[in-house]
Amino acid sequence: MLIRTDNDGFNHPRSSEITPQPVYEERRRWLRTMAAGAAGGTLAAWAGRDALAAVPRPGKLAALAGQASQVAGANTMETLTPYADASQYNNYYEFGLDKADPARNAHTLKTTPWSVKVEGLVAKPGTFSLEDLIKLSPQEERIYRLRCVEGWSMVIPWVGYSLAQLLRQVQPLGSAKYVEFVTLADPKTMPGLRANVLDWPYTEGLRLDEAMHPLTLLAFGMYGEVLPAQNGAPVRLVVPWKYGFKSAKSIVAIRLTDKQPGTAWNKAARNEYGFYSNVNPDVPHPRWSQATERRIGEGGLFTKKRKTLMFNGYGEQVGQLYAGMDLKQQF
Ligand SMILES: Nc1nc2c(c(=O)[nH]1)N[C@H]1C(S)=C(S)[C@@H](COP(=O)(O)O)O[C@H]1N2
Ligand SMILES: [Mo]
Repeated sequence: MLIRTDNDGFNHPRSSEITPQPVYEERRRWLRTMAAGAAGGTLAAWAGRDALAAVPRPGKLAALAGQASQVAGANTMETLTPYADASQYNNYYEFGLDKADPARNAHTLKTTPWSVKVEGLVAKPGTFSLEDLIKLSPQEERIYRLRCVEGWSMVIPWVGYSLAQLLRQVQPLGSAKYVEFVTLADPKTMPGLRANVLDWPYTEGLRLDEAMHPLTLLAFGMYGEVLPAQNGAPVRLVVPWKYGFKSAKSIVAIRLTDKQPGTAWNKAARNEYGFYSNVNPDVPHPRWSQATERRIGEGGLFTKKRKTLMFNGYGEQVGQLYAGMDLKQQF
């Protein structure tokens, strides 16, 4: 394992680049006024994001980095999203609904001790401590696009290894067809649980072949450091060809099943969020188009949107998983 310094080639913000409080307070007010008038709610939240630019980074203490991944498709050459955006513009409803809430509130998340139960239709079920999980396979760095169903995207260098490594270890039975991911639901540390927006705990699911695909990442870090709480510490999933909500944060259990598991967003709105939720510009969300996206950190509010790519650009690697399926029906 390699310890990274600040001169690691990534665009980390240095303390000298962090805007002093009064200046960004002023800019924030201005941007909010602008956005509210010109563009509306979601953009207002995005414009206000740099108000949190001084949030400390947890990773300085425990660097976590890996070799660049050899997995096909695992390293997009696109410009990385600045760390300040990736760590302060988040969806993590257990810590609030606003994009700025997780960075503000997730410091209460207690990540030690942490273990992940792997159970269900496997020959060798077990409980893995975080330390054992991290040791299970060499860490790789993978630069993935993450595309949220809300219409924004980021490019983040994640650190972890293919979930398949863990699944092989527990030996799925022939009857296993799906994998369910259960995340932490702790009312003492997660203020968002008081709101009944989702059926807690937040759960997600993949078909077994999707879960075994080498691009499906079990992530422990980002930008060469441990995951900040708001990004799903200490261990999360990253499934780059699916909408962001499939990438469950702060996982406590992984269950292999023979039936398609329920998922948090599918339970909340069945006709809006399907089980598959593959990024697909041709299948609109019932309330908005999914054909374009705004790359967070790229330009300002009026920067042209990008065209969203089928399977978020990972079609060459994952398209075969869906051969013969009607992706408009099974969205
Ligand atoms: N437990 C949990 N996991 C979650 C969410 C959540 O609210 N709770 N939000 C999802 C959504 S909608 C997105 S877009 C991604 C965001 O990940 P990021 O904050 O690291 O960008 O996390 C996903 N994982
Ligand atoms: Mo999302």
